[in-house]
Amino acid sequence: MKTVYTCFCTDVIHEGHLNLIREAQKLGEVIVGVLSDKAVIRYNRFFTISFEERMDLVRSIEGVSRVVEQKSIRYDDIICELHPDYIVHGDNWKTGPLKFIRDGVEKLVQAYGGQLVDIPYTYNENVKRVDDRKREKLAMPEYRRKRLKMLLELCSIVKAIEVHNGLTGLIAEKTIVENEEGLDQFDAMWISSLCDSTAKGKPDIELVDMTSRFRTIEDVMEVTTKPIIFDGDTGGLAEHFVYTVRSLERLGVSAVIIEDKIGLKKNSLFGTEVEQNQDSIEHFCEKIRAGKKVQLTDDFMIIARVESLILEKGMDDALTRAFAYRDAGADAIMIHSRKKDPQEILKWCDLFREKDQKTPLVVVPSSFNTVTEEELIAHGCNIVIYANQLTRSAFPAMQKTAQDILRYHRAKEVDDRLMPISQIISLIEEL
Ligand code: SPV
Ligand code: MG
Repeated sequence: MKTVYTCFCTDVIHEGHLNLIREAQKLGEVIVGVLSDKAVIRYNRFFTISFEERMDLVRSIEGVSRVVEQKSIRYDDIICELHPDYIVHGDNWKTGPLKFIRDGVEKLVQAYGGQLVDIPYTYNENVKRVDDRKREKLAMPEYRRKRLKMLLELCSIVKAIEVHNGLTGLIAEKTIVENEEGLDQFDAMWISSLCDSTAKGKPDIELVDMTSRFRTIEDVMEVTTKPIIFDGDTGGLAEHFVYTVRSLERLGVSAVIIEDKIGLKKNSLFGTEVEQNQDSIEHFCEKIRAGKKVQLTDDFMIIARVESLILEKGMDDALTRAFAYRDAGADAIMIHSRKKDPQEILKWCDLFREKDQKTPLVVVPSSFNTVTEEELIAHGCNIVIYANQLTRSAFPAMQKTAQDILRYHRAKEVDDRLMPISQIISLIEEL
């Protein structure tokens, strides 16, 4: 009997899947691959049930004779292993972001005389409703919140990009590029104090109040599903920080980063050019402990940010503080530097990793931007935050457009570099 292979990346079986299996059965014995958690991250697919439960779910479908794990979104390994006579898939992969996977499969099956069969993709009101519900569920606080910890388990490095409103949230959510390994996209979003303040035309000195910062989070959450890391500045008074932790947790934020400064906080990229005071180790540890004590779920992370290198207090101080904050309960450490050369940060990470191989490390390469993700992984970093690049790219573009409209007394000259309105509209989904 001929063998037929198809792959499922879902935790809900709808009529489209059943139709695919029925069509596959006409060709031979049906083997279904279930995509592993690790494989689907780059797809931004997360599930509301475990891998084992997904395997059981597929096993229970009438007409499926065998279920196997597919460990990559590319089919290379599984095809080499199974050499199926047919590969069956919905014809939605003929265009769009899945096309490169289909192209790869086509080449592979041709090589051994297999056949690729595209089944008309079932898309109707019911299927759309199932898809929408699934996405909305993933955006709910209880699912979104725990996703950062899941990503830390599954990714070699978690990539976060700055967002400060619904539109930048959509860019973080939907920007996908193809690369050698398949698809790539950001894993998480960073709600930066600098960019949240800048978007409001305010300085980054903890002036924008928490109610307003929470409003930004809500705007982003309304239109996205990816996990959020919140820039909590100094965290304020410990007596206030505990309320912030509760609110963030309830909203579905995955982590807050607080920095060990006290008094009037200025942006770290000013370094020692402005007066900034570092908190005492004891006092900052108290704040971490207070936050950890009120946290209600295991999902939420409090990340302690060490400012010693920014304030030129040296490597030893930065290490002593990092270990003290970890011992006070911090779930991860962010180490910051404003040196252009990444060596300082990388050296620090090496020294930290000599003593601690487990606690996740977070870096923000705004100044030391020559460093690659690969280098960061090699030095034990777990989260990289691209903290302000969307704001910094939008601002000069908008400024130039404003200047040119004034210069030419009309808008025609700027039109070529503008996104067509039709594209803007398609970025924003209607319910
Ligand atoms: C932010 O993005 O607000 C940060 C990172 O805190 S930095 O601006 O580098 O201090
Ligand atoms: Mg900040």
